[in-house]
Amino acid sequence: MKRFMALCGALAALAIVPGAGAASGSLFGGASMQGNQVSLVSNLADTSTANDFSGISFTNTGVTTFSSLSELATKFNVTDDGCGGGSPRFQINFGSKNVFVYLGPSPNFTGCTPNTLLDSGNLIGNNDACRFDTSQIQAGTQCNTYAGTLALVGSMSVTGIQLVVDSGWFFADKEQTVNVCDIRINGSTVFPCQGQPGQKPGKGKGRKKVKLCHHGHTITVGEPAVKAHLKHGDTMGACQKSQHAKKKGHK
Ligand SMILES: [Ca+2]
Ligand SMILES: [Ca+2]
Repeated sequence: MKRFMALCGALAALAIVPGAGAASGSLFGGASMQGNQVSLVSNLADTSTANDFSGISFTNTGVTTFSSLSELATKFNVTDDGCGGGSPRFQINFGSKNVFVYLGPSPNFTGCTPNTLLDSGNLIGNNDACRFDTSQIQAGTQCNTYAGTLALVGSMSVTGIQLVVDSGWFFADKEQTVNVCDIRINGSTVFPCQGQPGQKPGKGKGRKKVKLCHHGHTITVGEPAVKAHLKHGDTMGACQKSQHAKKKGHK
């Protein structure tokens, strides 16, 4: 019992450490990086079985029980097809059982606009009809809401979270591709849309840094941010003496 208490104490301490580390994601199935986005493919039109489904598995999310999951969101682009047939979706694991959280328009999750990067918004707290599918859980239903899911599994331990695409069968060309980025889980952004192409998830390493003069301060920013800074009047390189004088006029 003592050991159990100590373990609980350690877990509780872990859960409340602020900035304990960002979540990260690893790719599986036919998933691949395309620039800053993860391309999730379900291709049943070719001979490979490795790309029949795709996904990202998230680790170090800080999520303990389902009720501790406060943010779950992604940007997604269904390329040439749409959403439907059960994906794209998040999967929240409770041991061998899952709760599914569908992306796209409720209640059928078909009819996503192709070739458009959409933002799911935070799905936690979302009470759209059938957004949550708890049918694998005892007393669950295919058509649930966040509130209903919270009542059912709020105190249960989350053992994993994935973002999955596996509905190639649903489309005329037997192929579904969904590109995703800016996946937000409890304050972490995994695979940021604006990251350096090929950047490893959850890490800033390898990103080229650029010096700019920003309102009289010399700042260092990642290369992808340079364009936006130049637009609001920053200049390339460290500030010159004459530029430092401007500092006073800036709030
Ligand atoms: Ca295939
Ligand atoms: Ca297709």
